[in-house]
Amino acid sequence: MDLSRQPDDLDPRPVAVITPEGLPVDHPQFDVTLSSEELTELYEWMVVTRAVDAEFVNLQRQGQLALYPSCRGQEAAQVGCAAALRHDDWLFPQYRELGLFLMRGIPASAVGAVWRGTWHGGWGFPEHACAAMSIPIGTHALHAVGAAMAAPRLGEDSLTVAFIGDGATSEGDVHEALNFAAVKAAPCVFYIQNNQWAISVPLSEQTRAPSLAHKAVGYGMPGIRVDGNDVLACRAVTEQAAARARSGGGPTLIEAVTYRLAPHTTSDDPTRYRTQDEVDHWERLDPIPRYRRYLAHRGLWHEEAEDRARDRAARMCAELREGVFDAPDVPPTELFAHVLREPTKDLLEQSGQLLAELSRKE
Ligand SMILES: Cc1ncc(C[n+]2csc(CCOP(=O)(O)OP(=O)(O)O)c2C)c(N)n1
Ligand SMILES: [Mg+2]
Repeated sequence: MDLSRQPDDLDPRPVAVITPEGLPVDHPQFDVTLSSEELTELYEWMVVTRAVDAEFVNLQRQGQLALYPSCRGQEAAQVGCAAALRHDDWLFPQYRELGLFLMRGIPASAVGAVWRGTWHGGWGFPEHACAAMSIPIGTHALHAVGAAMAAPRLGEDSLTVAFIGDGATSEGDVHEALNFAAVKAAPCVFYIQNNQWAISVPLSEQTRAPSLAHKAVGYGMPGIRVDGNDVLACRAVTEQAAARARSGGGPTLIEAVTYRLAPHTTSDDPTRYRTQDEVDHWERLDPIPRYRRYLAHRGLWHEEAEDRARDRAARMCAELREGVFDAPDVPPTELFAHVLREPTKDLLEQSGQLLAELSRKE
């Protein structure tokens, strides 16, 4: 056996059906035939996501939100994935998935409640088959697998999707989730948004695997790389993985190769760890102009689509601002109220300490 050989039984080339210039490419395995309405709808959601994302950043800069992690650059990865799912397929997000939240019908203000610190898990997520955002990296991948295993027992044919970052793939929880899902053939799709960075840690410091998708080989599940800036490819790959999960075929690991164009969060200064050349390179691969060029090439891009998207975004931004400005001030001790059904002695003590501290400040 030659131990110097790298595992190579997985095609490392990301699936793409649109060139960076916006021209269509045929792919033997993925059919991207959609109606013109479906095609423009994807574009509109990307434009909406970018505009609402920018409003989140503005509100944070105005001091209305404590923090915000922008998804700028990752719109195709998110919109393409969401478009391939059913509304009862449960999403288990990390925290950067604004495009998915909006497409699911979760109000922007409900997302804002998390980043303002008004309400820990946001409002209305479970009603839209979406778990609360997970700030602890990777823990939710296990929840996604557990929920996926529950679906067949409940007689449901829904699946779950665990959204994980490139950095999250280094977490023990994600390893356990992948292994368990494969062993139990759980109807779960692992959707890695490889945006090249985990705060200031580049992908090259995250793994020595030929790609993140290659990790699937070790778990015994299919792994596939997709161009995460190609909305149609992301949609097509997710659709196949979802069909596989729904028909009892088990989990799939998808690596959507994309880029975080913005800082990690509003608290981050990326100029300290990455070059402008790198950002410029990815700006040229921006998924939105790329898809606009594709639609234009097919004679499907019209100013009305842009206007419709901007109107929808403006309404969502207004709803976000109102929700954030009108957010109730939550009593600080509520922090302890939902930890456990019956509070422990420690929790009561800590709550008392906080109250005493607050009354000293008054
Ligand atoms: C268990 C845990 N460890 C560390 C952190 C600190 N942390 C917050 S975000 C982050 C990077 C995550 O990177 P990635 O999974 O690539 O997601 P991205 O932010 O790029 O979308 C880290 C290490 C955390 N939140 N939870
Ligand atoms: Mg990352």
